[in-house]
Amino acid sequence: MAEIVLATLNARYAHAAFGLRYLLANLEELQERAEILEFDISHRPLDVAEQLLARQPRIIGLGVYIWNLEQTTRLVSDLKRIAPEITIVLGGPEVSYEAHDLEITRLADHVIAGEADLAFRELCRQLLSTTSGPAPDLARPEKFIAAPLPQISQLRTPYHLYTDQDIAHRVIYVEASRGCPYECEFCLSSLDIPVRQFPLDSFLQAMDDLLARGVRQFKFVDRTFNLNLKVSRTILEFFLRRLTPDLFVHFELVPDRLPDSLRDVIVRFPPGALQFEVGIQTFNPEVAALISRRQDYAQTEANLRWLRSATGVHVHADLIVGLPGESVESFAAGFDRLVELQPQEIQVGILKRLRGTPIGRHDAAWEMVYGAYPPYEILRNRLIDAPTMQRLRRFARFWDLVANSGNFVESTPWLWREGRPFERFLAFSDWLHLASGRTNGISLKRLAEYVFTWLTEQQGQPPADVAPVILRDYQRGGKSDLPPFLRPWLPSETASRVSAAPPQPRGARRQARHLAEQTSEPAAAGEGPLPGRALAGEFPWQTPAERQADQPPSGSRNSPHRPDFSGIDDEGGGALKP
Ligand code: B12
Ligand code: SF4
Repeated sequence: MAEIVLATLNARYAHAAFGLRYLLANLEELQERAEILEFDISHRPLDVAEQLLARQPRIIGLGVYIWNLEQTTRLVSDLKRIAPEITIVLGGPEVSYEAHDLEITRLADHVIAGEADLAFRELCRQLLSTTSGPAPDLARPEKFIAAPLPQISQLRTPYHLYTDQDIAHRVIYVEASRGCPYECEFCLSSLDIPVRQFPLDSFLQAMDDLLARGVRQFKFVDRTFNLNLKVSRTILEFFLRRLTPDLFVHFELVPDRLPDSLRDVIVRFPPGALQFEVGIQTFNPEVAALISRRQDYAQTEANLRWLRSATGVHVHADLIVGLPGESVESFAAGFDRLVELQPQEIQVGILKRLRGTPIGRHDAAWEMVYGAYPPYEILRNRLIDAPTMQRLRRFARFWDLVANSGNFVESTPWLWREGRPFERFLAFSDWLHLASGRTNGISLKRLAEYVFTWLTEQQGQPPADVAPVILRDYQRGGKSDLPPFLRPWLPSETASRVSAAPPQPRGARRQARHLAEQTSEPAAAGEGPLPGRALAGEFPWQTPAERQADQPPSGSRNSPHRPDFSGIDDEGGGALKP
């Protein structure tokens, strides 16, 4: 039993609800009367309702995000029909802006916009203080509540609320700061202007505690990790001092700000220990100006080159398709430029009009048309018609499957041996769509066969040259069999020598594959390290197959409703930081 139940539907099981943990950590005297229940978007709303109601709560607080709006709307509807006396409180980014026109806010009792770490506690106190019958009108809280920006120093951090199961099976999110000083118009964080730093000493103490409990993969959700260089350096040095072979730390940062004071530390990390997600979004300065994105391109290029040549950082760089003023040609030029800089992964995100973001001011001038439902992706604009946008969407998807997955690190550059990366990969993407008739659910072996067929039958590359490259890629992922379509093109001794793949280097799985490429035999074509990857706002180091394998442990608190992950497709480009 719990009087207050905090719940949400995460994007997948592996993603913990960090925000809910903040709410619980700050409930003070109400904390022992509260509980968190986590689900994911593959759970059926009625099953979720059943579990929530079993706690017999008086208040249910639900975290609403772009990925769960639809399911949570149905959940609230079911809850209100079954138990209308329970107070439903909503919060989260998807109900923090333009919330009045949503069905879910009509159904709920209260909606708290913004950082509700403290505001939720206040509301619960008010609601629970009325023990019987409805509160008198004067005491009744407003339906829509704008949470005052909490003083960071007043917040209790929630790291102790990560359970051992979370630590064993989930992404551990941490944050050293909130807010972003930049104003990129497509991004929700552009509205969180004041940057606020958590007290560093206690933050690092909490990280130490997590390390002691066995956490080895940390994901910082700070919007821009390298703003305060002194703090960034201290945090990096902290992890450097605690380096273990399995340590992996992910940061999001602006790419034009890597002074020597940071470079000195970064360079001391071994390959695969750090992952940087860097937003480029567009290489077209006019487009960047239109969307109020400040970026020094010369510095960005210099820093990316340095990261790739002098460090072992795994670089995940973001580009966006569909920005106002960005034609296909302009996007292609930016993509090719980024490929040349050789980040291990390029995330091709499709522009979204997130609730509250000012990107909508371009709608008329650039004829921007977005989907009306989450994730509100651009359907067409003045420069890119709807069919072309679909082609680019598939491009993003296939780029993710082939290049970013790390499953084809040697073969991918073969795809543009005869031309420019964007133009050649788009041709491959168009063909692959026609040949396979799908953009998901393609097995690794089948995909390898498609890549082989495209390169040999469609592009005229000699099969005997391509086959060993494909085989090495295929085996790098841990496969030990010889795909039949390669057999005729491999020397007989290779075919009989096929054995278990070599052990993987350090780091998370998909990064490890990219890393393996750098340390394995040189590619037959003599090309450099593979650039690029993209993923649909997903745990970026997993392939679709790995995502399917990403299941809650048996006996976990959700296990009676173990979701069927096989149907999940996080298709569509996009980022943590879009
Ligand atoms: C982790 C994360 C993810 C994870 C999912 C996490 C999960 N639990 O399932 C992954 C990587 C899958 C992901 C994907 C995407 N994400 Co994301 N993601 C984040 C990120 C980096 C961290 C979230 C977090 O923990 N924040 C820290 C906590 C403390 O803040 P919070 O979650 O907002 O919680 C506070 C309030 O919202 C509120 N609150 C939260 N829950 C509740 C509940 C109640 C009852 C109340 C009262 C209040 C309340 O109080 C909390 C404390 O202050 C944020 C950016 C950021 N730094 O916040 C983006 C963010 C949430 N993502 C965003 C977007 C756009 C996406 C994608 C669409 C990106 C894309 N592909 O283009 C995808 C969608 C995925 C899909 N399958 O559809 C947007 C939000 C859009 C929206 N309206 O929901 C954000 C804000 C990024 C941005 N700046 O634009 N994401
Ligand atoms: S895209 Fe990045 S830099 Fe721009 S506002 Fe969002 S978080 Fe800040």
